[in-house]
This record gives sequence, structure tokens and C-alpha cells, in this order.
Amino acid sequence: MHFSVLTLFPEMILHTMNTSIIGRAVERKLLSIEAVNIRDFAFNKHQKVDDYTYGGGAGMLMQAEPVYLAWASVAGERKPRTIYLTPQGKRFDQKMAKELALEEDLVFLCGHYEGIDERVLEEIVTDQVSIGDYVLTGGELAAMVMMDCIARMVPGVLSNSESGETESFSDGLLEYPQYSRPEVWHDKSVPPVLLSGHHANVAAWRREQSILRTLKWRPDLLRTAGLTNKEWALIREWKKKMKESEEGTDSSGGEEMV
Ligand code: 6GU
Repeated sequence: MHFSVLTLFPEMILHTMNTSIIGRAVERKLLSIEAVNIRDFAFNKHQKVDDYTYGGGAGMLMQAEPVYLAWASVAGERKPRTIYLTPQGKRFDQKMAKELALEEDLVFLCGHYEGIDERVLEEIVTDQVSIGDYVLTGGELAAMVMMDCIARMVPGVLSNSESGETESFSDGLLEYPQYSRPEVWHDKSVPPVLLSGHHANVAAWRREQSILRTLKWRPDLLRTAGLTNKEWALIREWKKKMKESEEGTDSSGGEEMV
């Protein structure tokens, strides 16, 4: 898989993406990442890439021509999937990542200032994407979030032990808590079921913990998580207990909820 990033800060991309698991994948040639400096395509005296907006208003806009030429330098004859990172875009999620991971080539366009001249976006951009409802100073961090997420789906990028099968969202639920040695740390013990060696009980406990966490932190995910009737009944019971402990009417003090 090949990523091209059109940016005013290529070193920000290269430095980060050549680190850790993604860096290892680049070294092993499962992945290649190219950062193209848009400023190299500003053929004016001061290599200026921005200008005032027509119609007035605060802030500067990235101009169409250098963005277009930077894109043309990587696009060649093909028209690769070209993603513009913007808070106005469609929200990025695991499903979109899965779909984009099927592409051979992806181009990421990172804007700065108040954005980019609309005319060049119309000509080169196939997808406008946002990584969440907040505003960043530029598209680079958002592009790197997307690349990290997409790259880990490329076969061979993750080792078996890093494989994503049981992680959050693969079954539509948040991940269960995990523990490693020592067995007791800061007076906190590992939940006994995990030491029991009873695989079915461990699996049942983990599933229950996943559902409980999802109920607490991301209840919006429950509806589409494919829960059984028994699990929905459990949720109703937990909710009742949570409500009781909030109201202070629970004699047990809600201890078993934690
Ligand atoms: Cl994709 N870009 C910028 N600049 N800000 C964002 C974003 C993207 N997603 C959320 N905030």
C-alpha cells in the first residue's frame, strides 16, 4: 500500500510515520509513505502558497495552483483516491478504514490556514474526511490518524500477537480490561477468574466486562452490537443497580459494579 501526503510540513509526517509498528512496516516494504511539500510547487519569488479570501473575512486560504501541481506530481495518469482532511468532512470510523484499506494508493491532502481554494478541491478530491467534532490547526495529525488505522489492516503489518481480532469495535463493543504480572500491585489483585485456567469462564467474564464498559462509556454502540436477549436482560439489571447506587438506596454500595 502506498500513501502520498500533500502537506506544508513533510517532516512532521515522515518523522511520525517512520516510528513504531508503522515504521517497521515501512522498513519491511509492506507500506510506503511519501510526503510532498506543497511549497515546492509555489513558483513565485517567496514560495508563497496562501492569499486573502475573495469576499473578505479573517484568515488566509491556500491557493489552488501549488496544491494542484503537488497533486499532479503524485497522481500521474491515474486518478488515485484523494482524501482532503477537514472538519467539514464525513466522519472517519473503522468501517471507512476497512474500505480504504482495499485501495492500492491513497493521497492525503492536508490544509492549513482557513482552508483551500474550493476550485482545486472540486478537481482533485474524491473524499472529504473529518476525524471528529473538534478543530485542529492543520490536516497532518488527522491524516496520520487515518494512515495508522488503515495501515494496521494491511496484511502482515501487525504480528499475530498484535492482531486486531478481539479489539474494540471488531465485535461492536469496547475492549475488556486486561492484566499482566504481578498478581497483586498497589494492593489491587487480578480478578480471580483470570487465574482459574477455566477458558469458558474467562471468555464469559470478558464478554460481560466488554458489555459493562460499553454501557458505561459508549451506550450508543449497544444497539448495533448484536447482543443476545440474555445480555439485554443483564444490561437492564445493571442499569437498575446503577440507578439504585446513584440514589444511595443500594445496601451493597454498588461494590459489585466495579
Ligand atoms: Cl480532518 N482536519 C482539521 N484541520 N481539523 C479536524 C479534522 C480534520 N478532523 C477534526 N478536526
